[in-house]
Amino acid sequence: TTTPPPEIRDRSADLPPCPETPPHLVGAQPVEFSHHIDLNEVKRQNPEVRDGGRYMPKECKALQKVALIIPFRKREEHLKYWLYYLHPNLQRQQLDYGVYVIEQSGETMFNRAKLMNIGYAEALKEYDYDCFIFSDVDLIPMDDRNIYKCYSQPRHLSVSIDKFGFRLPYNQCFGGVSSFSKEQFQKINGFPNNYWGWGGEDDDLYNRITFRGMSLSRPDVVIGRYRMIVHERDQKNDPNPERFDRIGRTKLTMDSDGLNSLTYKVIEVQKQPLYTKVIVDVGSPS
Ligand code: BGN
Repeated sequence: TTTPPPEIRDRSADLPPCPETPPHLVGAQPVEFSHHIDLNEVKRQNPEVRDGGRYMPKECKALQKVALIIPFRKREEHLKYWLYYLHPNLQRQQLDYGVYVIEQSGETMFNRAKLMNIGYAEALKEYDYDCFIFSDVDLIPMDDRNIYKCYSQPRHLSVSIDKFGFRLPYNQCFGGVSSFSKEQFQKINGFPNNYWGWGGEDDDLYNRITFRGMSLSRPDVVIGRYRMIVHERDQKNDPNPERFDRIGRTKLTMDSDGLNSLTYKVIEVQKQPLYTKVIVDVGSPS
């Protein structure tokens, strides 16, 4: 008998499941941002990553199908470092994954949380993902044992960032990089859509988790180390003056503001060699 080519069969169906602990992890790794990154070179270094930033292991059936969602506007240099460092990690972690860069078009106030919800919805249009990693573009993990998958509770992955002295700035901190299974994310109705500008949307998410009776899972402070790319404050992402009031009202707003009230317009979907870029019109504050 002949084996059909990969395009016309489910390549993973007849493979054994991947092991619970991926066998080729390297552990702690140096991360620095001084050298220039050429994306053609990164593509050559990751020949098994397919267009749109898709990958699945060929030696085993991945335990989870993971969509990585990155909210984005005018951070091309940061994205290059993210792709350079993360693609090798994610392949060693034996994940069936896709990378989605969700770019807010125009010059209105940035809305990180809404871009996350849009990434969730757009990724699900393409593939039956069961796990969602929400990551800032400027956060690079320093240890590949910090596995970008979903856990029995929503997970905060970026627990130990150089910028904060490798410590949690506060106990309820949920910003940076997080993971949710599809069920966990639906249970909290996703992110709020009404946080325009910097701050608070991650605290709202933390509230949603606790109000739905879930708790946070986290890696330890050594495995959860990150470097943040140093940058100036973005234009049109000023601290949101409403954030203090809004995080006090999560219980009242979470059922009506989230995945079930999400509206946006897709302007363009680009299949790049190392990621899928979705350019969107997120609207303006209502
Ligand atoms: C907090 C911000 C978070 C941010 C962290 C880390 C607020 C809400 C009012 C208290 N929260 O203070 O959004 O991720 O700092 O920078 O501003």
